[in-house]
Amino acid sequence: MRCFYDPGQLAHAPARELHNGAFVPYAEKPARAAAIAATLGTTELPQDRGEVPIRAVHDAGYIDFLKTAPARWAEAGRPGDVMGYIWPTVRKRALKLDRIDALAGQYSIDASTPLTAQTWDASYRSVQCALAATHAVLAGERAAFALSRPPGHHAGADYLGGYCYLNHVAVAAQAARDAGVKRVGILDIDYHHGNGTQDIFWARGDVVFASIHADPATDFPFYWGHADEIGEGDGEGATLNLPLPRGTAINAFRRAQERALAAIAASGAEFLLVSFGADTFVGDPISAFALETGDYAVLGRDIAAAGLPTAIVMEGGYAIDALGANVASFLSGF
Ligand code: SP5
Ligand code: ZN
Repeated sequence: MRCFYDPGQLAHAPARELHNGAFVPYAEKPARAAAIAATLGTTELPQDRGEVPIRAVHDAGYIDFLKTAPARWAEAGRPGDVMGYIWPTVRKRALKLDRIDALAGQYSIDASTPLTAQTWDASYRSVQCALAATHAVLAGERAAFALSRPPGHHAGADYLGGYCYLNHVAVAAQAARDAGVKRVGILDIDYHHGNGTQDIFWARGDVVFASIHADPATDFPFYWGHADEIGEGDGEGATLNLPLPRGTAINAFRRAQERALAAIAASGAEFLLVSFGADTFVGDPISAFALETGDYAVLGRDIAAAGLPTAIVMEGGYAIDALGANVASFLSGF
């Protein structure tokens, strides 16, 4: 399988995140990508398709914020990475504020996703990997893999969060639409709900989103991913959420994935994007499902059996010692 990876992504390396009231080492480490790349062996650099496909999904003001906020933060004399600390929870009106502190809150959903001077570049390269995998499949590959890092599925059109800044799978889905695919299915099997992807396609029927994840009653991102969220307007019925309890192992996960794949097939999707997280692994340090390394091959096989051209985009997975093996197992299913 063709695998796309850009080592430039490694430069994004926030030191700490706010967790349970203390600053702790950042879980989304560059070593994650290095471990996956080492296991894959041969990877290709993606072609540079520029910012146009990113701007087809993300808000112009938000993109400007990602590029400029780290320098503005440093100019303001702040010692650490950009992190919001006040949020416009009461959205009474769209204020055009320019203070960097206000923008940091406006363009984020959490305080555990630091924005550094290297973040835009690493995220841009991650998007290019997702686009390269998508275009490889559109050109006839059965499946392709994007080693994108940082991850992407928590990022919305105009917000960062959950270690994510640009939504790679959403940019890829839009690119597939723009290349003529009539309906795109997105299967999200990261441990966490893909709130950003859901938000971006919430009111659209041309991109169908199905997600299996830890119940947001107990797990991040809490405010999205509940079973009664099904989309709105043209998108009503094009969002499927299958929350599962902590402790879920392969059998229940596999049944949920069959439901998600059946919904995507029933929608008439012609192209499949997979947001793949390996944080469903039993040994993941921040998650609580119980999948084993060999289980990922089963999931990969089941997805391949659905028969759709498939581009796989990397999301979470924080058990670095097992991460390469878990990704390789998943891809072996294809
Ligand atoms: C893409 C993805 O998997 N994002 C997950 C974001 C979860 N963030 C909130 C969980 C906080 C856990 N922090 C533990 C840090 C240990 N060093
Ligand atoms: Zn995750």
